Amino acid sequence: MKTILKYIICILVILNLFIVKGLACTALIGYDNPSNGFFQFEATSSYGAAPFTYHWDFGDGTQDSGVSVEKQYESSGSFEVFFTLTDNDGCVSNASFVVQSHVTQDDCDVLDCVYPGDTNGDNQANIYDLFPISIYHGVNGPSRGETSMDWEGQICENWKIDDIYGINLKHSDCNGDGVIDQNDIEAINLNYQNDHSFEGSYGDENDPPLYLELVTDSIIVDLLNPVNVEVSFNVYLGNETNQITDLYGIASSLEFDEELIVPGSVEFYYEQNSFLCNSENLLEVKKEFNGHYDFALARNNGLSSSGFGKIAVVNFTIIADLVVQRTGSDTQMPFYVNVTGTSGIRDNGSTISINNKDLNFMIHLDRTSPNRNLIDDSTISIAPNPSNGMLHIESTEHPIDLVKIMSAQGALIQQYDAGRSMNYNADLSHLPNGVYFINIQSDDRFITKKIVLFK
Ligand SMILES: [Ca+2]
Ligand SMILES: [Ca+2]
Repeated sequence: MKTILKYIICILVILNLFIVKGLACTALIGYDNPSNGFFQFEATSSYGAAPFTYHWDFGDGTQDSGVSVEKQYESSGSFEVFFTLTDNDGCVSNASFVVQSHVTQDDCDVLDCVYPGDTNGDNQANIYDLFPISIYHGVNGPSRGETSMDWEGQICENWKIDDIYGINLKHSDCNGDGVIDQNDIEAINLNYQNDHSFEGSYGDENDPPLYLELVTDSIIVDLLNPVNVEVSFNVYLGNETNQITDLYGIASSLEFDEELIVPGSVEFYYEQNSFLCNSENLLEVKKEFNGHYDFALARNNGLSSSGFGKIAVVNFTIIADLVVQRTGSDTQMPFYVNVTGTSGIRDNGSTISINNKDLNFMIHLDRTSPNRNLIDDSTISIAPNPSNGMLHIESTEHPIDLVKIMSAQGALIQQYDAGRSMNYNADLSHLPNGVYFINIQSDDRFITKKIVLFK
């Protein structure tokens, strides 16, 4: 008899099964460990007076209840699991057993790991990741414990809810504190990536438009004194005949001619009286990135809004010298701001088609001043670029009169008299690292080039 009992216990241990026995109530419990760190615990049968309650303490500070529960441990180690069965007559029985959890980074190949900032599970953190944060704003779930916002796979217990696309809401808790709110937006900004290969919900002429209108009257560059030009345009969504119904959030990307605008000069201001919402209820992501200005605006109170009108004003600065160089002998030059990747959402996360409309305008060159000619690019060398502080300028055709160093915003920082030399060394080692423009003048000729200082 003793031999048979030992044999049964041996079989139970091999199968990870345990008998839990109180005075009048008994349960057979077991667990399975299909992947590292992940366990399924189950009470396979119970004896006593139904209904039963089942309580599990996983030994890492977390608990759950139910006849069958899942647990994802966040670290490796031994954990003592406490199980309690209570029947309808108040009979209580307990059992404890130790499980071994093995968690490695490789587990993210098989587990649904959180990458902070990627709330919609497409492996990039960008404007569209604001939407789940706005829709599920205020929802709670298990926290990740000790965590970071670094772009690395982080193991987290599943939350009880998925979004309408089947992505678990734990991905929207970017900072891992157990609540989805505006503090999770920081991870999107920290880990921002956008390949701008937009797909999907492009609208057509029948859909409400997203369009841009210039605020600046006319854009004129003076050929003799090419000063950088500030341009403003308004961003509109919908119009009187084609309004937007049930809008909860909008994301879009404005594509500029990257060479022609001052880096970092794009400014985007939300229109506080916009039909979308007042600014207290607004969540925003804004990023100048690879020649694009990406923005997402969304509400945070679960209610959509309908209407049309101005939603933002955008300012940016055009580099006048480069316009002059690129235009050659023409009197005007076209400039484009392309609207791409626009996506509108309703409060349930479904999409609204929007018709992208680009902005085209002309930059006019004022040639009423005496003409100035460009120095042929092939006759000037500026090296090294990037520079660690010393720049060697060499001209093969025209003697150099003047060397001007300008900030990325076009402000004059320093001016050197080169004494009509064919070679000149400019020392920029006292300036901070960054992008600068160098303007070289010879008689009535000039050339402007972008340089990078990196010490
Ligand atoms: Ca994403
Ligand atoms: Ca959070």
